Amino acid sequence: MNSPTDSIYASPVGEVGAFKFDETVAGVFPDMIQRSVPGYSAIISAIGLLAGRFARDHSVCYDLGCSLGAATLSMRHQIEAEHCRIVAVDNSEAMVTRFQQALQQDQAPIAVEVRCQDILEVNIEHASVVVLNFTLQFIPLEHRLALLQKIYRGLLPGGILILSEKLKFDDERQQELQTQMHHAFKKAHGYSELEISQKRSALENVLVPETFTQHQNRLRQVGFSSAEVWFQYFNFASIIALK
Ligand code: GEK
Repeated sequence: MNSPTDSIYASPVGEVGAFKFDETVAGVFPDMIQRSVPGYSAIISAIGLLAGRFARDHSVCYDLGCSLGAATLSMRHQIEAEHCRIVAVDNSEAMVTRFQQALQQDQAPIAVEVRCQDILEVNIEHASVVVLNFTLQFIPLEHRLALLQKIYRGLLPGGILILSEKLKFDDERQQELQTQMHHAFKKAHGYSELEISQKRSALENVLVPETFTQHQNRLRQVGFSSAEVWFQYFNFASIIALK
């Protein structure tokens, strides 16, 4: 995707406000996420492959917190199941509007419904695949359990949840190292120290990471029979949870 360069935090911002998924962010999002999330492209293509394997006939695949729909499009081009459709949800109007426009240029037989809605209010029914690709981390901690319970209940037996998250670590040295390596990744992709530190302030209390153990325990608590990391690049990981 050819996307304008993210320079949102390139100049000093007097007081850095809380990060929002507004029009400015939506306009540079593909560039921002590529240069900020190690392994993002690999995860997007694997989501397509996993959907190809897990999508069932007459079922629904959900992309929760879809942004510009990268995971949806990846799934759309791999699913071969009959009468399977994708429901993509995001509560940022700017993201949803841009995704709907992009979708008009994309041809594939799988129907896609894009909704501007809070994922906490979406009904999950008859799901064979649910994707939370770097979305749960933005949901207030107190709502995470109920959201995962709802997803588990809405999944068909044998269904899959793909949960990608920024992780934190209990061990202090590990936390420090992984954070520094993430910043090194961003620097290597052209972000300045100022951009990295201002973005970090903007995400404080907005993106709240948990440890892998916290995720795994919660996934087991809601009923998933197993939850394992299938991909990790520094403090960014993707988990497969199986019903
Ligand atoms: C991708 N999955 O490219 N309801 C709906 N959407 C929400 C909510 C909510 N309560 N909270 C946050 N969002 C995408 C990338 S980005 C990750 C996901 C990132 C949305 C928010 O508007 C944003 O579009 C998305 O979750 C998170 O595969 O920017 O690090």
